[in-house]
This record gives sequence, structure tokens and C-alpha cells, in this order.
Amino acid sequence: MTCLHGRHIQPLLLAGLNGSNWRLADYAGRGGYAVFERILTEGVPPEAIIAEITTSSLRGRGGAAFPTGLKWGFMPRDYAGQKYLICNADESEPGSFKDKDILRYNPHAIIEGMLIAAYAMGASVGYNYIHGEIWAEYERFEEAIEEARAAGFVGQNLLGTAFSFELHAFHGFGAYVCGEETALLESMEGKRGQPRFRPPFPATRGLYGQPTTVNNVETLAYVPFILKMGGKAYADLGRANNGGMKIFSVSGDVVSPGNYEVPMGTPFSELLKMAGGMRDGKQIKAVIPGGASSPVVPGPLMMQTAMDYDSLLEAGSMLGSGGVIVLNETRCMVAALLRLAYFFYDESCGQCTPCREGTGWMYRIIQRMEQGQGRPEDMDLLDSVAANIQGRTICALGDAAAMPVRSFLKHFRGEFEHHITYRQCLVFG
Ligand code: L3W
Ligand code: SF4
Repeated sequence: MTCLHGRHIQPLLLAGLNGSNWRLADYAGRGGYAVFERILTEGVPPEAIIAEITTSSLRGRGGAAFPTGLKWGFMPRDYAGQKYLICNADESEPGSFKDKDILRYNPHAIIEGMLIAAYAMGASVGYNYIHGEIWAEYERFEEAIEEARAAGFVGQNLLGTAFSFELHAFHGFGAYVCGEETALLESMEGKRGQPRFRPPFPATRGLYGQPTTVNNVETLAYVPFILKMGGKAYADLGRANNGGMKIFSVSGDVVSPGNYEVPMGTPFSELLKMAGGMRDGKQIKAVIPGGASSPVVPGPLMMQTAMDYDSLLEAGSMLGSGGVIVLNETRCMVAALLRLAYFFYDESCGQCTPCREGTGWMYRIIQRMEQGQGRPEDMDLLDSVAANIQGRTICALGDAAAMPVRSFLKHFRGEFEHHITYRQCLVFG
């Protein structure tokens, strides 16, 4: 339970889950599938569902924060051909591990969310694209689909209506870039997982050229809760323009790393308390608040910041996927950045020159600084390489690689200079 401005707010998606109550009977016991049944039996108009999602102010929880109701509204209504709905469970951003827990503990919330979304957009086939490096979650989701099918929630003419929905689990290929929606579509079509130019956006030309919506796991899993409580009530859990609840994956130098579901606008200091505070009584130095692609924020500023889209933008960062990495006073920021830089270098698909070459340059410059072989001009060189990647690539991975670099240099320049001048670390763990 979170206490926010005197209000006590229970988690929605993760409430009461213990790993053994994920089955359909457990979910139904918590009121699951009742919303979908009501929608079908009452014949609720699809437009009314999209309007409710718009009112809820739900925004994409995978990182881009695009308004979900608006995205659903982009799907052509009177399209005679096949439309698809895809759940993006390709979670692999360093620091983000919330979707895995939803898959593990509440797979039927994802399925019910997909059913409602598919009904609202007129999609009759859905896929859950699950990251290729996780097996247990994939198998669990397959089991959950079979349970839903046996109960009459997946298949043809559901609950005796004209609505049909076939749902499949799709095991991905373990590449970070396949979480980018068009690379995901390419990989599903059996091609190399490389992002496509947009536009056209998937709502116009998606899987096999058909209108497709791709939504993150957490986004879809909140849908049944929103329609149960009403869009306005969900929005009011958070704050204006930052409605509802959010799961934050808290990791790093805290006592109890894990997933914490809190209302948008919860102060970071409270989230840190929920995670048990700083480990070993150390001081907070910095926080990467929205997964590896979000700019780093100095600890003292973070302690004054709330966990929502607008507050994190004001703090010079972003909410991203909600992967909160906490670093204490003993962490070397050059070494921390080196780890991030290697990740993006390794995961670049190589399609655009600034990203393919630039991520390698950044990695090698930071590596020589970290190893005590940095040159005075390296600071400016690093910033200029990052600046030349930003905004010049096909997908967001280029920006994601550049933004952390620039923010580390901005806030922790002294540590980089120390590495270059004295050929060693400023801090000792
Ligand atoms: C139709 C338009 N559709 C936008 C749709 C678009 C997409 C969504 C957002 O993600 C983020 C980055 C990191 N007509 C449209 C339209 N859409 N305009 O809206 O699109 P966009 O372009 O804002 O973002 P994006 O490229 O889809 C980039 C995050 O993703 N990221 C890492 C994420 C990692 C995880 C994880 O591992 N858990 O989520 C890396 O870049 O935050 O901001 O659907 O089609 N005019
Ligand atoms: Fe590939 Fe990087 Fe270009 Fe994205 S930005 S398409 S990952 S090379």
C-alpha cells in the first residue's frame, strides 16, 4: 500500500500475487474476465471502450508514453482485411524487469487486456512477443492461453457472439532492438530484426502489411482494471496528465530490489523507502530513473523529484520503462557508463551509420578513460560523438545510447576528468 498525500492506495496489477495464484481460477476469483464478459454480453460499442481508455490517460508503459486511447483510435475502423494486436513482452532494457513479473504472476490480466483491446480495435488475431531469453514466462503464458481457450475466452465466436480472437505466444530472438515495434514485426515475419522507417506506422502498415497495434505488457494488463473502475477513477489515482498506477523495477544499491507498483506522482524518496532505503547505510549518488536509456539524475535532485512523466522531464530525464537503478556514493560513474555504453554498442542492429559506428566509438572512448588511458580531448570528443548520433537514426536506440552519455558528462564531469588526469578512480568502493 502506498500513502500519497494522505491517500492509501493499493496496487492493482500486483496485489496479493504470490507466484502460485496465477491460474485462470485464481484470476476469476479476483473478478477477472468479468469486464470482458460484460463487454461482450452487453455489446458495449468499441468507441466507448476507446473513449474510456482515453479518459484514463493511460500512456504506453514500454518507454515512449504514447497515449493508448489515441493509438487505438489510429486503427482503421472499416477495414475489411486482417487486423492484428501484438503485446510487446520483449523486455530487455537494463534495469527493467516489471513485464516478466506480470507474465509470471498475472498472465490472465494480459490476456483479458488483449481481448478488450482487440475487441475495441476489431483485431481478430493477437500475438504475445516474448523475449527470447526467458523460457519459464513463455511456457506459463502458453499455459494461460490454453486455460483461456478451454474457458471459452480465446477462439471463435466468443461467448456466442460474432467476436473471435485467436491468441498465440511468439518466442522472440533475444535481441534488445526487437523491442522496437517495427523490428519486432520484421522478426515475426522471419526477417532480420531491424527497425523499419516510420511512417508508415504499424496502425497503417504493420504485421504482413496489415493494420497492427503494438502495446507493452503493462499497458495491456491495466486495461481490465481501467474498465472495471472507470477511466476517470484510474486517472485520479495519479496526477493530471500523469494518470494511474505504474510498476517501477527498483535495483542497484537498495536493501530490497524488486517491483513496486505505486500511483504516478509518488515521490522518489517514498519509492526508495519501499525498497528498504540505501543498502549498508551509504549515501545516494545518482539514479537512472527510467531504464538504461534514460538520462542519469544526481541523487539529491532525485530525492526532490516525483515519479511521473512530467516531473522526471523537469529533472532532465524521463520515466521510460520505469527501471530505476540506484547508485551509491562508492560507485564509479565512468565504470557505470562503460557498462551502459557496452550494452548499446552490442545491441545496435548496425543499420544506420551514426548508431553502428558511434556506439562503438563511445564505448572505446569510455573504455580507455576507465582504463587510465584517456586523453584530455576525450571529454569533448565523447560529447560530440553522442551529439552526432542523437536525432540522426532510424530508431530510438541511437538516442537511447547517446542520452545517458551526455547526462553522465553533464552531472559527473569531475569523475571523468579525474580518470583522465590521475589515471584512476575518484571514488573507492
Ligand atoms: C500512428 C503516428 N502511430 C507515434 C505510435 C508508434 C508507437 C508509439 C510510440 O519507442 C521508446 C523510447 C525509450 N501515427 C504515431 C504513431 N505512434 N506516432 O506511438 O512511438 P514513439 O515513436 O514515440 O516511440 P518508440 O520508438 O515506439 C521508443 C524506449 O522506447 N526504449 C526502450 C524500451 C525498453 C523497454 C523494455 O525493455 N522494457 O520497454 C528505447 O528506446 O524510452 O522513448 O507505437 O507506432 N503519427
Ligand atoms: Fe539499428 Fe541503431 Fe539504426 Fe536503430 S538506430 S535502426 S538500432 S543502427
